[in-house]
Amino acid sequence: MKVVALAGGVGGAKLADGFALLNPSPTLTVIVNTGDDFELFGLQICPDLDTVCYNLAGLEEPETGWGRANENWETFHEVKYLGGPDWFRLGNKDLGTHLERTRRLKSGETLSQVTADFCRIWGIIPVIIPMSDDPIPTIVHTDRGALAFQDYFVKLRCEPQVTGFEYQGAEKAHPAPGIIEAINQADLVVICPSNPWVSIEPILAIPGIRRALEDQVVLAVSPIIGGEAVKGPVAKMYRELGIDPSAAAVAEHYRDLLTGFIMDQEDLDLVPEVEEISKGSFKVFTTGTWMKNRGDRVRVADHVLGFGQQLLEEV
Ligand code: FO1
Repeated sequence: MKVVALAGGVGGAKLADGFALLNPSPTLTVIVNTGDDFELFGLQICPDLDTVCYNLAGLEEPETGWGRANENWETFHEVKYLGGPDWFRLGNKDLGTHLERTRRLKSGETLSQVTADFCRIWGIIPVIIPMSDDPIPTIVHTDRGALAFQDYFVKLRCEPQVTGFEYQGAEKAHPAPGIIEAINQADLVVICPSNPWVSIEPILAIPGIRRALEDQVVLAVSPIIGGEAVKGPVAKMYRELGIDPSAAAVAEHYRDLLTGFIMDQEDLDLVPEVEEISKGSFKVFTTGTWMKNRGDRVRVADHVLGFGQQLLEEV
């Protein structure tokens, strides 16, 4: 089955890794959010892209899910000692990625070319594509003003109250090469359990991507279980935007795109509410969606593909 996964941070990376472990082949394409990319020390940092790549390469730090395992923090501590910025932790191995990526970008390669080459070197078989080679920084509008994404997320620990989001420059941006073709050729598109506002919406904001998805079988997996985020500020964001955070809110969010929606079995009582949102336009599935270890990733990926197969047999 040809699968396209849309992914953002750690939740998306885990499910994408589950698909890759289940069937390590180039029939899987992962389209990754780059709205949280930013520059630090003159280096181009692409946190979601690196999180997905490190997870699929088995190189990720297991505690946080982002950054590299067995890091050396000597450079970070030296920078801190010299009075430099220490709000964003960069380990030495991770720094190597940013140094070499920045060098190649400056020499004229595109982000998608550099990513493809890094993936080859890291032995990643599925195709990983950044959503665009154009910068589309996510701006978080808050009670403390408009904030660059990593300032909101890491520096201010998601404390400001969110009032809205902006995907700057999205309307003039282009999907990276291969994205529209991969979506058109896919049997199934999976929206991973990533933050809808800051991981998936930036991808959908790029002209052509949402339109291509409209013709496809699309399954989304809820990143909210029992009214709380598996990880990160998604529930807080919904609350601050005046929406009750739940799997039903996620289903409502993606309603127009969905052929199927997967939520955790813990949310079984929400099935009637989600079916009311669907009004027959998409099918609702429940299963265990927590991914605490690599075995969970494979199990959840297997269930998602099983539901996808059911949908494909019905359309
Ligand atoms: N998140 C943090 O909360 N603190 C950090 O210091 C931090 C460093 C970091 C370095 C490299 C990387 O790829 C990711 C990093 N993240 C850090 C995670 C990242 O900011 C967010 O998880 C994503 O941008 C949101 O998906």
